[in-house]
Amino acid sequence: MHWHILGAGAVGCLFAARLERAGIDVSLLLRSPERQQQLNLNANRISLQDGDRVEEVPMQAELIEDGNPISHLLVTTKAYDSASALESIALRLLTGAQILLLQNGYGHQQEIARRFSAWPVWAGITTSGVRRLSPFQLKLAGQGETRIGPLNPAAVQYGTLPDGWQQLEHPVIATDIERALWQKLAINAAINPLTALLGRPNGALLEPQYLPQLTGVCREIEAVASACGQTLFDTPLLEQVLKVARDTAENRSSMLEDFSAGRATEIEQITGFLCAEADRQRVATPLNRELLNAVVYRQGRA
Ligand code: KPL
Repeated sequence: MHWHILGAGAVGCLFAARLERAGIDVSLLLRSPERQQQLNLNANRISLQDGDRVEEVPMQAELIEDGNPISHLLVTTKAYDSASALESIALRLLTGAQILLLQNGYGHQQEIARRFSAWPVWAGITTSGVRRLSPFQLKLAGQGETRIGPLNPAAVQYGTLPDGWQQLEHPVIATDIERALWQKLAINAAINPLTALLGRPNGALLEPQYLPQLTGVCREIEAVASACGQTLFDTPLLEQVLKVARDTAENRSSMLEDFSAGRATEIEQITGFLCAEADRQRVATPLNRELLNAVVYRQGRA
């Protein structure tokens, strides 16, 4: 078993390190020789800071255009990049290669599972909080947990988890992935656009002045989920969102990080998806649409 990681950002490097620590062969797929050089400069290791402890995990890498066949592929690119990134290495995928998609947003995973129906495809969500200090140096904000489930018939036939993931020290739970993806979508739709527009870490949402807007945004998200036949959590979404904001108070959301780095955000795969579903189900979502428009506008001006 050898896992290749497509998307060597914070989450990709974190899981590369976790797989390697579990004794599994791992290679990062890097886009350029400059990225390889950055890894060389970090002594071909991923540095993982967890509290006062820094763990150095040896890491192999190869360029995306290298020709080695791929038997196991973890995709942690941005949601909007994943389909084209996968297409770019499709020729390297062995028959029956296992594909795991670990990203924010909803919709692109199902499209990939259909396009790559000859391969078993799983999707996952993670609540691990991680920040990049430099290209291969990470700071862990919380171990969190990861939930994974099969997305297409080829994966269902294979099993609940792809190879090796039951060996990880970090908790990995086999799950009903549709519900898990909706739950993560709901949390991201509530936290990411607001924190990105405010330019503040997740904990800012605990301040009373944001409560009315956050409450309204959460109610709209619940209404869309319910119209789509999805039950989110056993308690109101707002409670879950406030819990995540508390647990990750010092974290900057991935959308805020994208803004700061001048990158495109995942707004279309998060709030864009939600508003499109709302239109189809004829549910009014004025507050979420306002957030969508504001983020798209800011992004266009970056
Ligand atoms: O997943 C996240 C993100 O930033 O994308 C949350 C849960 C909001 C944590 O920051």
